[in-house]
Formats: sequence, C-alpha cells, structure tokens
Amino acid sequence: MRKILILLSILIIVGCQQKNDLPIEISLNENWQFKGIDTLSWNSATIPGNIFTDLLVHKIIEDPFIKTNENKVQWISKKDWIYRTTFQLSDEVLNKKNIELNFEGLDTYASIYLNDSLLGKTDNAFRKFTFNIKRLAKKDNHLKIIFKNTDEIEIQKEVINPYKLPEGKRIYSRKAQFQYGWDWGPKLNTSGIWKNISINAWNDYKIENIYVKQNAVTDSAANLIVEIENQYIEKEQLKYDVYLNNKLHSENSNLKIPITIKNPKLWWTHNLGEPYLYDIKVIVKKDDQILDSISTKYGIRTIKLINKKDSIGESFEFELNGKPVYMKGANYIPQNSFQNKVTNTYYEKLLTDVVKSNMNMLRVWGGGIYENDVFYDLCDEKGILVWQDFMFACAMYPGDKSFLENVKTEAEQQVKRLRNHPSIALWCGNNENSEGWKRWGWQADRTEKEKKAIWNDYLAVFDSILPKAVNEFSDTDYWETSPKYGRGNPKYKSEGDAHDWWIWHDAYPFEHLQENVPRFMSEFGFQSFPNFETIKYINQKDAIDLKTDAIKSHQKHVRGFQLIDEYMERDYKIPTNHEDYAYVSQLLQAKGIVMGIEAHRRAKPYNMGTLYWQLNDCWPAISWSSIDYFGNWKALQYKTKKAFENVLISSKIEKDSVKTFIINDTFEKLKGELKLKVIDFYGKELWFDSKEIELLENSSQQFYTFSLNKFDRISTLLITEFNNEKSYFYFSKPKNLKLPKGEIEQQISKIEKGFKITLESDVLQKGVFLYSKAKGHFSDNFFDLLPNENKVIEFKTKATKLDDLQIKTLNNI
Ligand code: BMA
Repeated sequence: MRKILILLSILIIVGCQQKNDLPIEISLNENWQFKGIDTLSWNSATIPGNIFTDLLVHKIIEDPFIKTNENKVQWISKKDWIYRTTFQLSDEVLNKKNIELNFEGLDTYASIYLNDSLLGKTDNAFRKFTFNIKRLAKKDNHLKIIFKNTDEIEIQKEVINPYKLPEGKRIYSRKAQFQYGWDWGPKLNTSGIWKNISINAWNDYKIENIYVKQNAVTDSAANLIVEIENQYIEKEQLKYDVYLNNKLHSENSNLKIPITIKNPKLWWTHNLGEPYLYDIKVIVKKDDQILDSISTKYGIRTIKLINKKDSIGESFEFELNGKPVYMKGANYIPQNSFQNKVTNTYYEKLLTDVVKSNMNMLRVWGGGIYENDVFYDLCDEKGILVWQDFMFACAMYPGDKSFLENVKTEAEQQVKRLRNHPSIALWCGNNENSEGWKRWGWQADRTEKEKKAIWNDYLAVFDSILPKAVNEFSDTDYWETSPKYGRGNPKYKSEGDAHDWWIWHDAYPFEHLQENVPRFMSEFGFQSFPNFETIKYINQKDAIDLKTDAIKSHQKHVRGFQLIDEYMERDYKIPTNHEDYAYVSQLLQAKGIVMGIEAHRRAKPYNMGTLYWQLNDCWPAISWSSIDYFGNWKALQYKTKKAFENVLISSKIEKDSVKTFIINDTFEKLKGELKLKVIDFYGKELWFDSKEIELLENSSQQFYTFSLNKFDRISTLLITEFNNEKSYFYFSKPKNLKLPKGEIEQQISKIEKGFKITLESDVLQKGVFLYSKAKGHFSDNFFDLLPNENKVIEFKTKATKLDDLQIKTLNNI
C-alpha cells in the first residue's frame, strides 16, 4: 500500500503523461486456506497470521489466553500444517522479464510449492525469502506451503550437533524464542505465514534498497550520501532524482548521490527537542522513462555509544548529536504471542504511552522479534531511541556452517532494513548468553575441548558475524552482549551495562539497588499482579480470585508468588483479601523500581541510563510489566512517568539525615527556589526551609541535607518543590506509617472525553487507587493525596456514565 501511495505521488510530481516501466507489486495475502497434514479439513486462513489464530477463528480451539487453555492447545505445535491459495496473473505481469514471489516471513520450516513444483524450502522466520517464478508462473496458479513442526527438525539438528547445548532445543530454530515458554509468557509455538506475501514483476530495473549515510553534520550543513542498491539488467546510464521534502534537490547519475542540507534541523529525542524527520525520495529514470522509486523518512542525528576508560572503569553512555544523554526507559517484549493480532493501533497506543511516561529509550529484547516497520517508524516520529538486540536469548547457539550462514543473512537483512531509522541507537548481540555461560552452570560436566568449541561458536556469531554485518551495512554501534558483566563479576559496577537480578531472583531487598549502581542499568525488575479487569479475564469470573489454577498458570516464574509475598511482607501489611493483595502488589513493584530509578539518576553522570524490566506483556499475566496485556497502566507506569521527568527532585536517607538531590536532564541551567517542608498526616506544618539554587545543565546535584532526629518518622512526610516540580518523601516503610482513617470526598462531572473527578480529604491518603468497570485511562492514579489538597483527575473513557467509581487507599488496609 505504501509503495502504491509513493508511486501515485511520483506520478503527480513528474506529470501523469510521462512513460514509465515501473515494477508491479501484487499482494498475495487474500484467499488462503489451511488444514493439518493429517487432521481437519480445509478452512479459510488469514494472512499475515498463524495456525493458532486460524484455529481460534474457526472455534476449533478455545482461547489459549484464558483459564488453563494453554495446556489444551499444545498438540498444535506437534503437527505439520498446510496452507494454500490460488491466484491469477495478468498478461502485463506475465510479460515482464522477471517475476518474483516474496515472502516477508514464514514461520518456520516451510516447503513452498508453486503449481506443484517445489520452489524452495525456508528455515528462518526472521528472514525474507524471494523466488524467481518466471518459469513456473501461469495465468492460473496455485501456491501451497507446508510447515513442518519445529520439534521434529530440532531433534534432527540436536542429534547431529557434536554436543548438547543448554536451554533446550529452541536454539536450533531461528524464530521467536519466547514462544517456547518464558518466565512471563506461555508456550505457544506458532507456525504459519506471519508476514506479507507478494509478487513483484519487473523488466530491466528494480530498486532493492536505499541507504542514507551521514558524512558530516555541522550547524550550517549536513552532508549525506544517498546510496541506491538495485538490480539492473542493461548497462545504460540512469538518472537519479533526489527529492527532499517533496522538492527536487539534486540530479545525479551515480549510485552514491551526495546531498547537502543547509542549516539542517536535527533529530532529537522528544524530551530534549523535536524528532524532526525529512522526507527523502529517489526517482530513477532512463531518459525520460521512470524505472522505479523509493522513499524514506530520515532524521539527521549522530548517535554514539561512548565507552571511555576512566578512573573507575569504563563509561557507558550514549551521545546524541554530540551531547551525553541520560537514557530512561524499559525493556520491550512482543505485544502478543500471536504477532498478527498486534495492529497498528496497538503500536500507536503503546508508544504514545512511552512518550507520556517520559521515556526516551526502549530496549527491544533478544528473545522476541525484530519488530515490524511501524514500530521503528513510530519511534522515529515520537523521538524514542531503540536499543536493538539481535534475536538470541539466554542460551548457547550452534555453530555449524548452515546455522552461521543463516544467521549472517538474517543479520544483513535486518541491519539493512533498519539502518535509516534515526531511532536505532545500538545493535546488541544477545541477551544474557555470555552471562549464562559464565554464571549459570552451563559449563559443568563438560570437557575443556567441548567448552572451547561452544565458546568459539559463540564468538563466531557475536564477535564476528553480527558486528561485521552492523559495521558493513550501517553506522550504528555494536555491543556484544547484555549485560557485559554478570552480577558475580566485580566489574559489574564499574564497566559496561548491567542486569540487577539481585532484586527479585536473589531476593535481595530493594534498598540494595541504592548501593549497587552500575554505569548503565539495562535490566532490573519486579513482578506484580495485573489490573482487576485482566485478572477477571484470566479466570473468566467476576470476583477477584488469585488462587485459581488459571491464575497459577499465568504466573510463569516458579517462585513468583512466593517472592511477591516475601517482598510485600518487608514493606507493607499483607492484605487478607485478594483484591487488596493485587492492588498492594502494584504499589510494591512501583516502590522498588522507582527506588532503583532514582538511585541511578542521582548517580549521573557515573550512571547514564536505566531501563527497567519490562514495559509490556504478550498475554494476560502476572509479570514484571508496567503496562498489562490490555494496555492498563499499573502503579509502576504512573510512578515511572514521575520518576522519568526531565527535572526530578529525589531524596534519600543516610544515617539519620535526609539528602535532597535535583537531577536536570535538560541542556539548560535552571534557577529557582527549592522549598522543603515537613508536615504531619493531618496537614500540620512542622518545619519549613527554602533556598535559591541553580541547577547545572545535564547534572545531578545534592542541594540540601537535614537531620531527621526532630521528627516522628512514622507520622510525617517531606514535601519538596522546585519550580513546577513537587515530590513527596516518607521516612519509614509504608507498613510502619501511622496512616489516619478518613473519608475522601469526590465530585464527578462529565467532560468532553470522559469525566473530571475531584478528590479531597482532611487527612493524608496514601496510594489512592481509582477504578471502575468502565474501560478508560485515569490521568493519574496510585497517588498520595495531601491533607486538604484539591486533586483533579481526568478519566478518559468512551463510557457515558461513571456510577461505580471505587477508591482504595493504603490507609484502609
Ligand atoms: C531477564 C530477561 C528475561 C527474563 C527476565 C526475568 O534477564 O532477559 O530473560 O524474562 O530476566 O526473569
């Protein structure tokens, strides 16, 4: 569709009368059917799609996301499946010199037959495959694809591999690894045509690819090279017209076209400037005939990962347009076990949430998928940087020739596909493979020779093939593995990126995050229960019941429930009813993660980024996510929004003193008055001070310290203010606070996009949680309401009534 629109706009630009010999592109997504090789009869299929959603549409299986249905659908992955379609080709297409059949994604072991001839076999869901069908194509065609189950092929591959590799057989298949089951996701190993299929017919010329390279960028000029990769059968000279924002900018007959943009507008992350994008379009002509065209959005920016030795170790910081930028964000996983369900609306909503929450970086984690184009397009547009893992996670991978060649092609295709996106900040080889090898016991009972061989296979991929692909085909930096050093290594804190799983996996208290600040935190996290609506969906019943088999089957971490309980006991009174428990689990998660985020940000520039685990879910789950499967913000998402503001006031207790810091992520000096006051829970002011301060640009500074000795720590709190920023700080754990009982008065009025809710109380109300059966989004939630404060919340909803608004607070637990 995009291509058709581009072609239309070209025709308008160059005048409709002009002759052309453009390639013809035809979608083959329609008219498909599927059946099992040895089961079921033909039924209609949806492309892009997968076998599970096709079976679901025809009600052959029950929804695997509810109750314990996941168990009932495991047979599907053990079967072979067949998909077929018929299509017609016009004479115009058949007369072209080249006719290609393109598969953007086949999942995974596919044998493709066109008009009963075997066209080829594929073995990588992350690669696109193209076949020349000039010889086989006819007016009436039938296309058939047989998908072998992965089990069978993985067993064959395992038998041939000289040694058994850790973490099961998934490593033999180049497909989304989380589909084999993860500690937050179900085992739903899909099969099918998961991306578009099309025909591309052309005569002598076709563009394959465009690469916009930055030569030099200054305030006065950006020198770019627009490189065209094409297929060209004749050898006559061609003309390349480059359009910049729809105006003809230059004409050239070189495949590498230099262009200069005067006074360029740079691309910035949304929190530091405008993510400005240029439109670059190239039209290829022979004499006056148009042969093909291509266009891309392009943001001019430099992004570098700086690893510089210093007195402590080695820095890990991103420099955007020459400035060090603090990275704030989270780890992103696929939004659904069934990728075809993730429509553009989901991408738009989630990435809008990311911006609203003041995040400027996401890490696309290596156990999922290389995301769809729309994901990166939106990150470009919205000013979000992407740390992009290659799709390898938590395992050691084989190193035979065919595996390595397969990975090489995959890497080259993906790097080329993503290289023009200004959002791409880094390519990273894998998630925790190196840490796993060094720390998780995978070397036990192996001979030296075997260990060496396995590590050499690791190096072949992550120290050779992948960095070569990144260096050869893009300007992006490469990082071998995340984390660089595991938490058993003393360098954890002084060098590279780090994953802090002392919290959660090792059950260390949250406070441990404050003493263990690394140079860049690329993962740390804590689980919570999802929204009530999501719990009800899992159980398919209206009461909130956390003890059902369904809920147990949606908690994939073996010690998950126990760990939530253990941590909750440290900080909160453990509620006896299930609803309150789910609510407090969210406050607990938010408390722990925000404690980490603030410690990391206070340590700037020693630490230059914090990405928590994990932003989203791929099914309704009890997990580390801050936004649940249905898009509901958990407490953590609301707290993150605050903790990631460009200017953050953050206090901590050291011995008996409170130390107050302000972090400034902007590139401006800020002046203002820092106001501090301590009040009791009934609103009585016990102490006040203020001071004029100046914040350096891009800094973290301590501005104030005071002794806690004169305050009763369980019934008072500190309120700090600087310009428009406000922050509350407590001196004791929530379970020890003497929270008063008191009513909250509420007023609700209808506004255009939902409802306005005004709340007030005589006493401090902690952790105020608003909820309703109506679907919608509260502008703020899980907040603390100060005594006599008038708090206005907007509830954005399509519902016309709001007569069931309910409120929970910690005061009442
Ligand atoms: C991290 C991730 C995932 C995992 C998460 C929670 O290390 O990379 O593998 O889901 O921990 O255990």
